[in-house]
Amino acid sequence: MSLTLTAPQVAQLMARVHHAQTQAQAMPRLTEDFPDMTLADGYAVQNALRQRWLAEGRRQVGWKAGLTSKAKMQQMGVHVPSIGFLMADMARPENSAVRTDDLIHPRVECEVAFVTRKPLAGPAVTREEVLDATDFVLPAIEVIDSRFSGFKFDLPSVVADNGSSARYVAGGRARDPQDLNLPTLGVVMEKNGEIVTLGAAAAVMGHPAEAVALLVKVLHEIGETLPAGSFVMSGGITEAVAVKAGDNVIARYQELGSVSVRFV
Ligand code: OOG
Ligand code: MG
Repeated sequence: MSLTLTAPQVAQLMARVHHAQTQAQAMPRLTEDFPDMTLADGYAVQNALRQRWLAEGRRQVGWKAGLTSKAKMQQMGVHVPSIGFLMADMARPENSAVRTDDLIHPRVECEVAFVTRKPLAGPAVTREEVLDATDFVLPAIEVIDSRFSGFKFDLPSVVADNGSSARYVAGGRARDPQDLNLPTLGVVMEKNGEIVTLGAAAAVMGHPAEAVALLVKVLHEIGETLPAGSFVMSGGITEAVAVKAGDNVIARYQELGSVSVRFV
């Protein structure tokens, strides 16, 4: 797939996404102005945003896969998995209070996160290679915040918006994935004491390590690799749940403990 945007157009859309993210201001889908935008264009905008954050002194800790489960694909109406980057300052401590006044319409989702101890690269990394390169897995709640108004989505726009990445909270118990049967791992999400969604990690491409393999393939396509020591989120197991100030969320995972966060 090729680029349709010129370099100045990529810079213009990057500035639009940067503004929406830093000012918590919703924007129309980028494809409304650029209907021919491709997936490659979306990644060009995402990369320009990443370079800008890095130049501003922010530190990247890893990457995330998104739209890797049927629940997420159906919720978003986007049926192709994608990736985004994760910065250190997007992390929030477990059990902490996450502000909502700097977010547009936050939603939470349960994910399995991987921390790697070997580099991964290339177009054909396997699930086994991912597991071999993994130091440990741990449970995470991702707080996504699509910056598009009216809950309208398309793949190039979502990719340009860095997969709606906003905050993430990791916690629970770190485990060697070789000691677990990841696909059968169950997770329950409670909001304000009531179960709002539940699922099993197999919902993520049959096995969350497959999502990491896919992420490495996409990285290869955009000219990147996954360094050792990366923090990687493998994608929402269930659909995302809207949250607002006052909400308490806890995700309970079999074998991995729980992660909680509250919103203020
Ligand atoms: C896109 C982000 C997808 C996931 O885990 O599937 C994602 C969105 O839902 O706004 O992070
Ligand atoms: Mg996610």
